[in-house]
Amino acid sequence: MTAQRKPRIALMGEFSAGKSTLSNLLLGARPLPEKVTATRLSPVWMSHGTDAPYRVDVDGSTEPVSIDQLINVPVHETRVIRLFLESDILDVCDLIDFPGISDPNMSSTVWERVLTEVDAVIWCTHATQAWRQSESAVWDTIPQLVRDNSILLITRFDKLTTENDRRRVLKRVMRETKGQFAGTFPISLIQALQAGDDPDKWDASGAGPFVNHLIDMIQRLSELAARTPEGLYNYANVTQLPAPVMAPVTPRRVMRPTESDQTAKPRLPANTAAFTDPIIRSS
Ligand SMILES: Nc1nc2c(ncn2[C@@H]2O[C@H](COP(=O)(O)OP(=O)(O)O)[C@@H](O)[C@H]2O)c(=O)[nH]1
Ligand SMILES: [Mg+2]
Repeated sequence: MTAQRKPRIALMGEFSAGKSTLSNLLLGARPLPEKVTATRLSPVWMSHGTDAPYRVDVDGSTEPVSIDQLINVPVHETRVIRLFLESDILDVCDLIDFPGISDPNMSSTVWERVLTEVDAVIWCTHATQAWRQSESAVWDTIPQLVRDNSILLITRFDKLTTENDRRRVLKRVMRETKGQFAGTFPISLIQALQAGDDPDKWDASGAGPFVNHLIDMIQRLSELAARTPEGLYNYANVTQLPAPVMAPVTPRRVMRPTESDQTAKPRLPANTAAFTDPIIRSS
């Protein structure tokens, strides 16, 4: 029988596209200081819990690390940094914050060796230079099963100042990535972070539809991830996966029965009412 595990969602994109900002938004917390996320880090794999952080060496050995000293972790000798947090979203999935894909100072092997372990990707593309050739080239290598469960976020949408620009960028990106993502959402991560309890600001940031889609995606991924200890990256399509052995375990604290039936949806959790309210009403 395969071990039960949570879906692993990678946050990918170019340097400065908003990956770490997105992880702060989803976690409802800022686990790493700005000076740490601004530097070039190995992939940071976040799971639920209270364990102390550690690094996994490329040879498989592990070593404790302190948050303040992550800057000094040797990037090329480190497979992954493991971080444990009690954020609600980590009840239902693991998040892996990847380094920028085309960083001239970092070999792509630094993140490629972790890529095989992922189930899905949230790809952040910078609105003012969205979906560059370098991004498209990496995405071309991603198996269809992962693509079918992945989201494209057009970040920094607030930087596009005219309605015409916004429409043009969205249209072009949608055309160039047709059939390659399960969903595409324009978003201002900064505005979403600043929305606080204000549902209008939350919706205006573009976060609403993205988060609703993400919840459905995590639900679907939980079922697929329960069928294999390996990342979905290792399978070309769903028919290659081992058959389901048992119903996937969804942690009880995120179960919420609906009125019409007894099925439950994961509730994407955050510290603001704006984050959860629209979701609760729609379920
Ligand atoms: N205006 C604006 N700034 C953003 C947005 N998303 C991220 N940023 C800023 O862009 C910078 C790089 O973001 P970061 O999350 O560190 O990018 P990463 O390299 O992909 O992890 C930070 O200063 C963020 O505050 C956005 O949607 N709008
Ligand atoms: Mg980052």
